Amino acid sequence: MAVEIQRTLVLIKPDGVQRELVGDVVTRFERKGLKIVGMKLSHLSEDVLTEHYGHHKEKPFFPGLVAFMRETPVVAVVLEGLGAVDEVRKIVGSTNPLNADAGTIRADFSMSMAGNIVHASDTLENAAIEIARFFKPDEVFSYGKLTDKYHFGA
Ligand code: 3AN
Repeated sequence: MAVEIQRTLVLIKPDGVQRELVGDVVTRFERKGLKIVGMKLSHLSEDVLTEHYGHHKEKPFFPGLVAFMRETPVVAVVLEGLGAVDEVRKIVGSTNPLNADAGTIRADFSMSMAGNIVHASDTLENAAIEIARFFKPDEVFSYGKLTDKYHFGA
């Protein structure tokens, strides 16, 4: 089946913001050829985080996760490109930075499970839900780039 153009959500978490890694993280996605179609700072509410991390609600680390995510604003980014959901997850690496493949964001910038720099949507269905959770429709843009025609990276 042909790979389709998709949109996915990334959050650069408070550890990424505190450690001044926003530029490094965004650069990795841009270099790949993904298009930024939405981007903003956002201080997340407990309600939004409880919804976002609902699958971890019963876990012992949940209160700490919510508190951590509220330490500073996060940078929310919507990325668009061919197979964007899986491509972004590959660039991000697995949840535990100690298991993540070298060259991924989590492997290269972190040794901490709680402070693993970024969140990225795991499925196309969740990407749509998460983009709608963090962005109003008029905060996500459609615009043309030369890369749309040839799909080259940097
Ligand atoms: P991913 O972010 O790779 O999709 P999830 O959804 O399982 O992984 O986990 C969401 C977030 O919860 C992780 N990014 C991490 O910050 C935190 N988390 C997951 N498991 C643990 C854990 N055992 N201890 C502390 N924090 C955790």
